[in-house]
Amino acid sequence: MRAIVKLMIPVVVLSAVAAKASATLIGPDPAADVVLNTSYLQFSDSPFASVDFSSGFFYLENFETADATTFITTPGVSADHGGPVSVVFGPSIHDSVDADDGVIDGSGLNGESWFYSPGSSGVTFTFDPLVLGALPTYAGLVWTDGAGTIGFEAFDENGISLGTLTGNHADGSFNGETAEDRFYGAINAGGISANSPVEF
Ligand SMILES: [Ca+2]
Ligand SMILES: [Ca+2]
Ligand SMILES: [Ca+2]
Ligand SMILES: [Ca+2]
Repeated sequence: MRAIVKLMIPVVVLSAVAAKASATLIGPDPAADVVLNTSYLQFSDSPFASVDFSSGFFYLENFETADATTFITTPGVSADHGGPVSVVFGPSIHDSVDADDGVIDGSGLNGESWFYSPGSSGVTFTFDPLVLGALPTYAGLVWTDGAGTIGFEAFDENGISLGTLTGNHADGSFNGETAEDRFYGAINAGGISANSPVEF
């Protein structure tokens, strides 16, 4: 029984530089190309933190400046469901990336995040190459709260799936805890048109 089914996504990273030829999926799933099953508490925990994006573009969307008129400040990104938690839900149960509220203290209650319920419907973030100049070749997000099995899927430049990852790291609590937070992402030389987290 799910007390609350929701999906919190406080960071979307997208960037474009030359990527290796075959697609790489990154996440807590043991079947991922790169298994990353540790808590994401700040950007330095990202597998993209050490990549040089200076020849392309790089955006880190943390939703902290989101408001009722500007849900996403990064250009060329749209979502089919949900919105900033303070706008579409209210002042309670925020669950941001830990560092977004200024202090790594095991809580994301004072940060902003993307919210959609029910998470079982998923949220798809789509990238517009005309606005960005190109599709991102690296794209990722951080799941911060919800329940049940978490799924992530990324799509190539033609909208063809690059694969699906799953995770089971929800802690069963909805009070901003951050140890459960995990990164999911994809790298694809031809570009990434969308990525999509969902709860099953
Ligand atoms: Ca945030
Ligand atoms: Ca914090
Ligand atoms: Ca959390
Ligand atoms: Ca939780």
